[in-house]
Amino acid sequence: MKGRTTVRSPESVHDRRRLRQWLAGEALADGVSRRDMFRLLAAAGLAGAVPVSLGAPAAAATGIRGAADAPGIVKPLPDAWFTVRGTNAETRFASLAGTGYHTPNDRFFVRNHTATPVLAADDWSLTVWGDGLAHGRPVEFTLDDLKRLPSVTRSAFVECAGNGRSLFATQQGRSASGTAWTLGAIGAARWRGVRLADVLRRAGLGHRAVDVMPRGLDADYVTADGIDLGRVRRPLPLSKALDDVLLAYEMNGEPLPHDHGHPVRVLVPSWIGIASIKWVGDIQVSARPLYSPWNTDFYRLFGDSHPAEGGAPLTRQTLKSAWELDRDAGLRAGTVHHLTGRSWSGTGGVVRVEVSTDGGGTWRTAGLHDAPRRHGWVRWSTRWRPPAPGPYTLLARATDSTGRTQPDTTVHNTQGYLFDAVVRHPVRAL
Ligand SMILES: Nc1nc2c(c(=O)[nH]1)N[C@H]1C(S)=C(S)[C@@H](COP(=O)(O)O)O[C@H]1N2
Ligand SMILES: [Mo]
Repeated sequence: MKGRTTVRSPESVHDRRRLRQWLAGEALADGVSRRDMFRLLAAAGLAGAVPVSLGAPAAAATGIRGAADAPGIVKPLPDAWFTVRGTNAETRFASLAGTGYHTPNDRFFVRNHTATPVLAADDWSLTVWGDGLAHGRPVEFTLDDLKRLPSVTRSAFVECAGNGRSLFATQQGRSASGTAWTLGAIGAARWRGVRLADVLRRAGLGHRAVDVMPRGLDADYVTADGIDLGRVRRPLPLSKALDDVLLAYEMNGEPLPHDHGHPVRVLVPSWIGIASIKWVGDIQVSARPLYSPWNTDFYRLFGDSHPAEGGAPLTRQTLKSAWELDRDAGLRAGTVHHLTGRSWSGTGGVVRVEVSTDGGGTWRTAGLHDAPRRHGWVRWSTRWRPPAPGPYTLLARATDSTGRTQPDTTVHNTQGYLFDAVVRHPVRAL
């Protein structure tokens, strides 16, 4: 650790409580390797106290991952709209120009740990279970049950925590593990569904509940090393689950598409994409703190500028901007171009965007086409006449309602999360 103090966010306080309870044998860590739990405990100065029998068994190795390059995505992925990256599809920002505020479903990025399961809404049900329910019995909800509850419509982006990851390598000379996204692992949609809070209360939420863990119906996730981590799942603190989380069954006025979680997904506004579990099949409501690999091994900041055990589990997304242009796009010299882009933040609406067309030498403000909105982005534009043929670097720099502005560099983390630095976008004037 290099002189960096850990900010005690509510989630980090909650996480310390989880650790103490795990030590007392009161927390569940199914599918989390013993090594990971010891790492967390060692960091808290508690490892010596752990009885050997308490460590979760190492996850079983169940063979090597299959054809990793089969996308497993149902919708068409035309080159004009997507770049396929392993099991995932990144939206090309250039294809968002003129599409309006919300990302059309057919252009929305897809992040799949394995493959899209094609589920029938009629056969689907959600099981809410666990010792955090007052009566302790599992409760089932069909889609019709959910649709009978009051519906809520919310506009929000879903963005992968690793969006922009490749820029750690291309712009800062230090690579990070994981999908090499540029900036297109984000989309904004109008989600309609029911409040998770309403469903939890109907299920008989008890006073002792502390963590809620939705789990997907897609296949077990097997790492490149052949470790089966089980189904995709990540605990949410109860306070967040009761706040603004939806169980969404519609996306931009249509039934949720298969690739985005049909028939029902969790939607956690402004939080890292992994919180928004797709194809949710069950939700564990626990009186004991919960761990999964997605809040121990993944989605914390690791690396030489971060605590050895990783930072607190990541929650909100950061601040970013993107031009609606391909990298190395060709623009005619001597003509005025109307250039567009989008900026967004997980901590508040974007209130200002500055742009530079000369590599950061001079800056001017872009015109904003949307009011600042929490959980959303703003569209912006600027005019530019490339004076002469040659290479140019475009930059866009956003400031959000908390007063935070995109920095010039992002502190590195080994898994490449939360890249927020101003991106240098190369274009050519022809
Ligand atoms: N069940 C399940 N939920 C999941 C995932 C997954 O692989 N399986 N991927 C998560 C990640 S990492 C992200 S970024 C978002 C992506 O949502 P999208 O594919 O609808 O864009 O879904 C999240 N929910
Ligand atoms: Mo993600």
